Amino acid sequence: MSLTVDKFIEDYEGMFESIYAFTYEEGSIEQQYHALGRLVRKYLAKDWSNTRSMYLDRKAKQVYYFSMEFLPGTQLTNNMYNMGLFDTVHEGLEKLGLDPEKVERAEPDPALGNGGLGRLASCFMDSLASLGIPGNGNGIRYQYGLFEQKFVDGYQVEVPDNWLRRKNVWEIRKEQSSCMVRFGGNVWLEEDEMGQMVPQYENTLNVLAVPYDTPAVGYRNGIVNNIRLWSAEIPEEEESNYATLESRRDIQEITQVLYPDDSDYEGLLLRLKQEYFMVSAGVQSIVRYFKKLNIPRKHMHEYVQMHINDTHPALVVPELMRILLDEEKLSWEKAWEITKHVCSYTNHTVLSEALEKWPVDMVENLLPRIYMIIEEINARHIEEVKAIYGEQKAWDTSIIRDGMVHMAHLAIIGSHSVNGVARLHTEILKNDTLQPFYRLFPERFNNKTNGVTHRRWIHLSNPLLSSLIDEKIGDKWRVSPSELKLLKGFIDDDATLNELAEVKLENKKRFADLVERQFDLKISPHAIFDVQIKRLHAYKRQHLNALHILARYLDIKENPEKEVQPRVFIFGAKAAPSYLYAKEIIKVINALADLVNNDPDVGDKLKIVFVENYGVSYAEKIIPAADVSQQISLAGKEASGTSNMKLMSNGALTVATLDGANVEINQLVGDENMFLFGLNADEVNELRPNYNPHELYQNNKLIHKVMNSLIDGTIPGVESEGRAIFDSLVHYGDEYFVLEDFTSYVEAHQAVDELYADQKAWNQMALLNIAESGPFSADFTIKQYADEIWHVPSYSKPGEGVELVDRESILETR
Ligand code: 26Q
Repeated sequence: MSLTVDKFIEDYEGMFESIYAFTYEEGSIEQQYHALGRLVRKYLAKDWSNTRSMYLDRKAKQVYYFSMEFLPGTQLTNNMYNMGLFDTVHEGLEKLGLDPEKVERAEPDPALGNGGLGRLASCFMDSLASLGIPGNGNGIRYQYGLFEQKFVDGYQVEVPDNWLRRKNVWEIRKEQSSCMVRFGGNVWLEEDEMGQMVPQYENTLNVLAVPYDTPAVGYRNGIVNNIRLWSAEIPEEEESNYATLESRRDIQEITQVLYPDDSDYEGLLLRLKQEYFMVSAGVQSIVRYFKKLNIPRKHMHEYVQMHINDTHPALVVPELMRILLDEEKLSWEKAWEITKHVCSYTNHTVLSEALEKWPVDMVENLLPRIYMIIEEINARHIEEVKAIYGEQKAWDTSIIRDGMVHMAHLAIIGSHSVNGVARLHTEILKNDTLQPFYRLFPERFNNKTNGVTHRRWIHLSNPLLSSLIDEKIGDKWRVSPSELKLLKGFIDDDATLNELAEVKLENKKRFADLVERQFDLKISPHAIFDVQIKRLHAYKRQHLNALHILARYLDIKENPEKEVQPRVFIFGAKAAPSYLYAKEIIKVINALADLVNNDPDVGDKLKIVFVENYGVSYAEKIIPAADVSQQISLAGKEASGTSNMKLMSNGALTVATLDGANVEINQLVGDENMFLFGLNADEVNELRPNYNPHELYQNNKLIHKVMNSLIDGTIPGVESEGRAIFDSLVHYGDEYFVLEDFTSYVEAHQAVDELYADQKAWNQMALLNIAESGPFSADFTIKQYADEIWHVPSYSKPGEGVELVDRESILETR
């Protein structure tokens, strides 16, 4: 949109006064932010409404991305930038005497997700809009996001995240589009006058689902898509039934809080309520929209796609069946054909034991009609499979088994597409985790390697780097990320390499300032900044990282004269509140940080920063400052990873196992441009039966020394936590092969130090990594989902928005 600075100033002053009835100079920073957000939302409203009408007029096929999590990060800057208003607004604010960055920083960062899966959903929302694809988010408006993490004496303590305390400027409450969601009660089928079986309900708990819509602004193409988050409320007409506080709480708690990804998660009834609530409201509102198009229902799949982001929304399958059968009066066969064509499913986990399942009686009591439908889906599936493949295959793929409802089985049987999120992950799904299904439905399985939006993760978070890239190759990479490849033309250009190094140094200085302000710790920007940012999980092996740091510390103490390449280890990680082992690792790292950071013998040689309350906003500051990216999960365990992609595209060099998307990074940059270590997935499987970590502890001097220092008081205050880690590795089998991979991990880090001594070689490698990161743009990923799974076209005007060449063709050029 076109906007002059003067017009903006006038609009801003007007907006501020209309909200607060005093002038902006008197306002708090939060109020100044709020008024700006409201104004930007006003500017985008026309495009939002036009996009909606355009899709409706053209009866555009719509994709609905069902996800229990979205992690959008702050939206003001992103929206201004995608609309092309960024420079004008910044100039205007400065003229008004306001600091644009300070105003932008006042925006709360909604933590409506746990980690990778939620952030991926948000990157996808950006790419859908930027590609002009009619894509809608469908999720939950949690009143409290993921807990806020505090460290108290090095221990993680969880504090509720009341992110809605201040009003959310981006959302619009759409009461007129509310739906009713039914839980519990008794259900039976009665024959109607047409001879059809119609369900009768009694004593159900009715919950009103109220949608809040948030815009997803496309990059310079006038497209604004919709993200719909549902909130649970007491239906007005039933107010009188909810006289007691307790009964009111039962309803309100449905959308109160996001579940942390708990490792020892016991099927909690409330989580199942959340899943069905979001699914039912979403599917109802989609069917309502579809009916406006006046298209015969048998063509529904040509106009509607529902995507199931992990199994959490797998109830989409029986819920759509319920509506088609009970409300639209379709036959089972017709409803089933439509459902299978409409639904598609992405798996995000490797571990079969982590696949979601629910006790039968829980599903039956909470969702009686849905359970009947699941039973029928299962019975028909079993019958078909048994007839062709026999008893065993039917058992292996049964939805209901051992008293549990298996959500992945439901999602696969009810979908036309099942995808993994990186090549290796998809292979593991086909050959191992979901193998019986692959044998049954090979045509359904496909890979869609994850991606990240380079507009947020390079342009917005790293403006210095993006200016440098613009200067070298022009600015087309924002709409055509494969252009980043042109940077390879500068690989021998000393001036460019030095400029790249200056950009990195400046970003490191900015992050170092932040660390000093927030955590009262001085770090040298000339040290290597070595980063591991991700949820805390044993398989991700933050403890491997810690053991290597401990080895360095011991070495510095034993050899005070030795020259050491200074290094700052940066962690960001939350542990699920009930995941004791993960919390023990946090405590040990914090205690080690205390020890190392305060030891005068160490000085700048070694520092540890554990960023408290890591989230999207911290990531935006850490990633541009990173020299080293740690992607060190045990091979075969990480489905994809996405911080690996963000860090690579910001010029960090990767220390990695061949796991998840690291394999594809490796294919792009080659062994010589990253630091690989450890066993690969096949080797892990081979060694597993004979693995003996105790022997490694006995026979390897360094391992022995490092492990002992966990339990001999070297690190003060971790008697029990140090012992817990020690025992799990030395005595209890070291499930994630930490000791096995330790030696080659240490060697990889030695290679990092050696390379850093050769600044030119380092900068060349960093530049090459940026240049090869184009294929990890979520634009490519979404283009593949759109072409190969959803079969939806783009509605951008020619020449506007994102233009893409084929992803596979870039991947093949190496
Ligand atoms: C399940 C039941 C009850 C409560 C919570 C959950 C739950 C919540 C979140 C289970 C799993 C998650 C999140 C999983 C996740 O983030 N997986 C990551 O997805 C990324 C995007 O595909 C991948 O890059 C990562 O490899 C994968 O770990």
